Amino acid sequence: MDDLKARYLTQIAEAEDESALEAIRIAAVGKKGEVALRMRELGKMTPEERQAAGPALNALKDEINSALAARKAALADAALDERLRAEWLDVTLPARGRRQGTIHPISQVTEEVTAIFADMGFAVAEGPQIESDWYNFDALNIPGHHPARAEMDTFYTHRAEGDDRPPHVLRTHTSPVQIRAMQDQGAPIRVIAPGRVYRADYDMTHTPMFHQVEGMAIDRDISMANLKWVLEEFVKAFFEVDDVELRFRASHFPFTEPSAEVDIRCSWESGTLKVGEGDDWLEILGSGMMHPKVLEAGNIDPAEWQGFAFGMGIDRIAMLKYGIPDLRAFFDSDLRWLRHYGFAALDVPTLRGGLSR
Ligand code: 2U9
Repeated sequence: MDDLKARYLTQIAEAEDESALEAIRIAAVGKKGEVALRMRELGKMTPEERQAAGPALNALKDEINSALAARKAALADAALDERLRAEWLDVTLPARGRRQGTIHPISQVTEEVTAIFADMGFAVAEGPQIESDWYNFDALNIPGHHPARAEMDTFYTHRAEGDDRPPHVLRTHTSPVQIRAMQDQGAPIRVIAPGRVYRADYDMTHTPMFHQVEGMAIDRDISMANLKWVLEEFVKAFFEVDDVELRFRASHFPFTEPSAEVDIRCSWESGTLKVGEGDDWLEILGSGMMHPKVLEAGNIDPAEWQGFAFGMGIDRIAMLKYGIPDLRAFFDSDLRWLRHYGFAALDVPTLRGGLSR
């Protein structure tokens, strides 16, 4: 019996997993196991022998059972320890890696422009990027035969076979947004319309999608003088300088009359733009008084109301302000470029807190 005990206790101590333990249990203390076999032999013994062997077998059975339970618990503990070791993780690590995304310069500049004009009472208007040709052209005093339609390098959509209505276009400027704003809100009104525009043009200085911001202010007595002041305030705030000088050059746009292109005084010292000083002039936007036909297209009576409008390229003013040399890099999604020219995600531009710091 001592032999039996030593053999099973050794096997139990050496068992590597639960199934090995179960095999030992069946062989030792199972219904047909070795201990049960010996129990059956008790009947053949003399009463004296039985009195000694019976309790000894029961004690052996108990001892094997508790050794099995102890080994099972030890194996479970070891398995848990192993899992805790393998699945360890440092819950104090920050949720994001050190590399954070950045705000694209075009988003940044759009926010800056919006903050500046918001301060002067302009709301932001938005509209569809796929437009009817009426909103994109006719409403802006660009009729079907007008050369400006051809010059715009417009992207056209396709109509179904047999549908003779004019096709929709990808908007070539954000002006249709302002037509819609006039129709929706009436006069007086002050809005800017920043957003994507599309022209089939691709070279060093043109991409088929770019960004514009246009603005307009309509009231009973709005004049070019108001336009000049608003643009001066804008340029000072945007380039973060105390003084600027603007030059208005007579120009022509179908949607404004009179029209002017606006230059700012600047210098280019060793390739760096300085606004407000120097002997150079930099063209930054187009503007004018809104054409009476355009006011009419927006259901505003030109006999009662007048307004100014202006437009500029966001990509272009972003390049100028932040010294970005290549327009096409804006749309390359190059991570190194984005890290270099991008802005911190939580530095929201405000006039009070600083536009770009
Ligand atoms: C309405 C009426 C008039 C917006 C204007 C310009 C002059 C202009 C260009 C600047 C550079 C486009 O991005 S660019 O190529 N824009 O010169 N834009 S006046 O006039 C409007 C707009 C909407 C209802």
